[in-house]
Amino acid sequence: MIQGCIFDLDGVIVDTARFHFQAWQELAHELGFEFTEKDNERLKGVSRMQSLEILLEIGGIKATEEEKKALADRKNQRYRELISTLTPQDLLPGVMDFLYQARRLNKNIAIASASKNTPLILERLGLSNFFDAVVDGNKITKAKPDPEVFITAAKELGLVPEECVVFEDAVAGVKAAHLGGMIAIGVGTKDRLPDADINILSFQGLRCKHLLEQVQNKIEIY
Ligand code: B16
Ligand code: MG
Repeated sequence: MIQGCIFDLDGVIVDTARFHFQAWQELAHELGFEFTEKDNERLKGVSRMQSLEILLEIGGIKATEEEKKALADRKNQRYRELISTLTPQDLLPGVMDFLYQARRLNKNIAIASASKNTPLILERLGLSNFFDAVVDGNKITKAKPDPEVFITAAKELGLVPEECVVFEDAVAGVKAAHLGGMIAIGVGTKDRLPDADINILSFQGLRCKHLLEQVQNKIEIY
C-alpha cells in the first residue's frame, strides 16, 4: 500500500529549469559558445558539477578543477539571483491542491532534489515547513541516477521504498526511483520519459486517490 509521495523539486513542484537554463546559457555565452534548450535537457536532474562537465563538453572547453569550481560558483550566483524572484505564484498548476489531497489521504510527503538551493526555493515558495521530509543536494553524496536521494527520503518518512511513489521530470530521476525500488510517475510525455510507470502532463485536475489506485494496480501487475 502506498503511504508516501516523494516529489522531485525542479520541474515537478516549480519550474526552475528556465532559470538553470538562463544561468548556464549566460555562462556559455561568456565562454563564447551557444547552448540551446535541447542541450539543457541533458542537465535536468543532474548535479551542478556534472552539469558543468556537460556544458564544457558541448563548448569543447578544457578547464582545471579550480577553474571549474569558479565557473560553477559563478553560474550558481546568477541562478540564486534569478530564483530569489520566485513567489508562491510560481508553483506549477495544481501542485498545491494535489499536496493537500495527499495530506487528506494521510500520505506522508517528501521533497527529494539534487539541488543544493532547495532551502532557498522552498522558502521563496512559502513551503519551508510544509513537507514531512526534505532531502536535497546538501544531504546526499551520490547524484541521480543513484537512488540515494529517494532511499533517504523514504527512510526519513519512516517507510520502505515499496510504500513510496516518486514524481520526477528527469530521465536520471526516473532511473533513480526504479533503482531504489519505487514506482516512478513521470511528469512529462511518454516520449520524453519513456521509462516512467505512469506519465502525467501536469497536476492540474489530478485526483490523488485515483492516481494512487493506478499505482497500486501497477504494483500488483509487476
Ligand atoms: P543546484 P531536481 C536538479 O534539481 C536540477 O534538475 C538540475 O538541473 C540541477 O543541476 C540540480 O538540481 C542541482 O542544482 O545547482 O541548485 O544545486 O530536479 O533534482 O530537483
Ligand atoms: Mg527535476
